[in-house]
Amino acid sequence: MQLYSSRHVLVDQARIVLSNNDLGCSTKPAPQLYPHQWNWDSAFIAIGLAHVNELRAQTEIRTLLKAQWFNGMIPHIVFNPEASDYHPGPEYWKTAIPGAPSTIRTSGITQPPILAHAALEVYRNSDHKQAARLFLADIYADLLLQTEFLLSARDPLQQGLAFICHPWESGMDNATNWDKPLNNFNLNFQPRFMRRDNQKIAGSQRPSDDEYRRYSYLVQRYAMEQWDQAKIYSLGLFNIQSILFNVLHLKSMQALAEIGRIIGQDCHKIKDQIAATKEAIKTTLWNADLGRYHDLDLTTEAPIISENLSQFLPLFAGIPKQEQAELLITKLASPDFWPESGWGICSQSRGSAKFDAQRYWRGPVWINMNWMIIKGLELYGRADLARRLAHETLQLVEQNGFYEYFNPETGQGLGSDSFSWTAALVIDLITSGYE
Ligand code: 9WN
Repeated sequence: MQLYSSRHVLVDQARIVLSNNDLGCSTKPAPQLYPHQWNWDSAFIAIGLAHVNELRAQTEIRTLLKAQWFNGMIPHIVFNPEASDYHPGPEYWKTAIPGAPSTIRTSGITQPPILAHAALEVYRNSDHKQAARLFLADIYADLLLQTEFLLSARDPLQQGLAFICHPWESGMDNATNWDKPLNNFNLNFQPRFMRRDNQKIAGSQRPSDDEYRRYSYLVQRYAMEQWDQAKIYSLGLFNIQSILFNVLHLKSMQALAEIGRIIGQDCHKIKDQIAATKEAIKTTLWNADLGRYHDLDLTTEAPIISENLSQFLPLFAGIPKQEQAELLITKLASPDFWPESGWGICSQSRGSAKFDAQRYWRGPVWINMNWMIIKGLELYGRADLARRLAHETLQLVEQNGFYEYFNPETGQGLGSDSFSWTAALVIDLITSGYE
């Protein structure tokens, strides 16, 4: 990589973060807090690695795919056998069952499906297109199988939308969106759980004990069903059609169609599905009176109207019409979501009573969210705002470090330092020409 940007020091620092977190064939999200491989983290990491070591970026994706379940599900965690200091670990998940990979231990749920998009980005940024095409050809069937899993097991009513069954599948674990659905089911037993996260990070920056109790209950309850997808659905405990998850599902299907074209596969079926999912997001997850997107609780059929930033993410997959996009962008650019302090987008509106500047997905700025919004703004012709947000994102990291998330008012780094996707996406922004 030839880089003449004035930000080359930041790129060098980001490369060090990634190399310190390198486990060989995968990258841990953070040195102590997250010692295993995580699904959507690895996708973002591969996008950054593609600029510095494209073969290593491919390996990151291949390693994750090796942990794919027979039904197509790509697990949210692939456990590192050398690490034990994370709860819940492999024993808790009880995933040593038929249908799960036999030699690799994983969790029993998935995460936002951005992997096919990451694979396409790795190809697009490759200097060795022929080898990169072979990489795409090698992983195409696995990516397709993952999509088919989301289109069948996770869309039992064939509505064009995939549901998630656990807040951890949303990637935004304790977002205010899940407050109601997470309290809509009774605990038939008290799950045992232990907080290792709070031993490493201040409790005020992490989910509450009550949330952990419910996260743990769902894991134990689903494990009792041996992770049978139809049973998980029919339990109806936490079946949510999340905006973010479906936006990334669509984005990955769009990428898959493009990958199919590059490697010469017939993609007409996936193209039909792209149209169906796009339409479903535009109708089922859109409230015309409020002029906004929302999640939907599949069990109660109730829309979930939360002032969380996921309502803007349809921009990333080019879903809204231009006039709807203008509405979203006006709200996004208001100080409630984009404070004048200049550190990017809050995960929860500052105007909402639930805003908490320090607590995880309930207010802080996240670099992957800024990054997706930057890409969305580019798509809708708002290069001015994309440039401003990218600049603020790079300033934030340069001045405060490669943290997991940041206080939107002060810029203070929160959660873990040396966070891999922060580093990877900083590399991607800078090599894309942002300053
Ligand atoms: C549970 C690894 C992951 C991210 C998630 C983030 C956090 C885990 C945790 O860390 O979740 O999956 O232990 O809190 O919420 O988005 O993938 O970085």
